[in-house]
Amino acid sequence: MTLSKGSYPEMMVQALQKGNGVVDTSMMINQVKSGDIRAISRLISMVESGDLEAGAILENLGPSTGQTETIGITGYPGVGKSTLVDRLAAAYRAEGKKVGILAIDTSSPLTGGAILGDRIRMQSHSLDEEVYIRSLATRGHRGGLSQATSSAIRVLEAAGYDVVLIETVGVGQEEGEITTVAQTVVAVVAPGLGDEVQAMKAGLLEVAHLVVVNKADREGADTTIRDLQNWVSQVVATVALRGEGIGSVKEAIAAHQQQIRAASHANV
Ligand SMILES: Nc1nc2c(ncn2[C@@H]2O[C@H](COP(=O)(O)OP(=O)(O)OP(=O)(O)O)[C@@H](O)[C@H]2O)c(=O)[nH]1
Ligand SMILES: [Mg+2]
Repeated sequence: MTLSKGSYPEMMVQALQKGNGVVDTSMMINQVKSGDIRAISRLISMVESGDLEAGAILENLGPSTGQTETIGITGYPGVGKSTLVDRLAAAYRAEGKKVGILAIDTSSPLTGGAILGDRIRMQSHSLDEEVYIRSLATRGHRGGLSQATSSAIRVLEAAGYDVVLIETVGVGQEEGEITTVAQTVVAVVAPGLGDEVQAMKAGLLEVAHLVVVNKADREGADTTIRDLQNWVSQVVATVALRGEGIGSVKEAIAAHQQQIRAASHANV
């Protein structure tokens, strides 16, 4: 890519003055905007490590387009979030959409091992250049999950991604945080949770726009679905492992996206 003269002149001068080994910010901005995967990854790494320069670059990415759909997929460990994300990504790809996946590692001993598993399960997209998969470690980052994740989303938005799927483990305080970065929040549960459903009613389910009962092939799925329907209006059953119910999840997400877009137009 060639740099057009006169764009971001101050930053170009700064970059030149800094010399070797320092990020050429204007070049990085252009590369990110053109969808260059290496530049996207590098900038997200800078965000992740709290690099101050990343902030300046983000500011210079230009105004937010508002075109990117951000969808949070949250739920207890092992309910099938990654499997669902993988299937959803495939469904969006089938529509020709460019998909980003952010797997949030909250760096707890509980979830620390999950990332490798996520990578492996999402391998069906590893050769697809239009699907960008990235795990984000947020420990030690100022602002925690919200800030690092929203910055990474901003990078993907500038790079022209139509949909960004954000997987988080919905235990503890992060439950609420996902709503600050994702427009649509999908809570994933699995049958047979028993008492845990009670706990979730106070947390996870409160922040969700849509509840997915995954592993609907398991015993007790009907009971879980019925129980949840008393609490939330939108319950969708899936067998993510077999790709069942994915279309319904996508439709429910689209309906919510339409709602929020209509609401934001009404507010203008
Ligand atoms: N029976 C059944 N198993 C499923 C289904 N979806 C996923 N699984 C399995 O459940 C296990 C966990 O799936 P993941 O997609 O890794 O779940 P996760 O919620 O991302 O897990 P963490 O990231 O570790 O919290 C895997 O062995 C999947 O193959 C389903 O619909 N039915
Ligand atoms: Mg996972």
